[in-house]
Amino acid sequence: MSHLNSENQDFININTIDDLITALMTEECDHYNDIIRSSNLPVHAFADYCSWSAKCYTRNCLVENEKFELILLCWEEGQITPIHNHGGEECWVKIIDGEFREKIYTTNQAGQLYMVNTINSKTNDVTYMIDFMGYHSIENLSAQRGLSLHLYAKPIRSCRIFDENSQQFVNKDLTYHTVAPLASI
Ligand code: CSS
Ligand code: FE2
Repeated sequence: MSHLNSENQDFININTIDDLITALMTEECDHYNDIIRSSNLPVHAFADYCSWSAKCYTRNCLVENEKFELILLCWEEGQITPIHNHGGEECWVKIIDGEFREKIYTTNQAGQLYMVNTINSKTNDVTYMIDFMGYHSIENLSAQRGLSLHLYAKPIRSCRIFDENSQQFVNKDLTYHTVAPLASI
């Protein structure tokens, strides 16, 4: 089955995680932006994949293959990422539940980090990042738990994160808190 609507090139009828995975596996990555934006995924569809930690937001792998990685991030109130890049890969963040704030940073010629943009997003919004746009951090703004779905193409094994203590970027290997059965697809 093709998800492509020939009239407007929108992807239609992506209403389940399975539909989304099928579209991502079937289509070329230049369609990923349309696919993730036009998918409509209810929060309850993710219930089986959530895990929570008071220490840090959790990274829960739904699928990982050589083309892409689909991860559910589960956020307690106020949790925030370090400022980071994306290891040379493309990054889409779709909010599944809640309200988040993205801060985008770049470095000046002296190598100093400064903030260039702030974007607030809510359920169903999608944001995009890639290394030439700079670095970002994402924070759960809502006074409750939040969920976000992250599509990386290709998968990100490691990235650079800004270490607030040393005021320098350091390498960080990325790991999962949980791996779903879907990950073996
Ligand atoms: N890159 C972060 C989330 S913000 S896109 C991560 O995958 O942990
Ligand atoms: Fe990120």
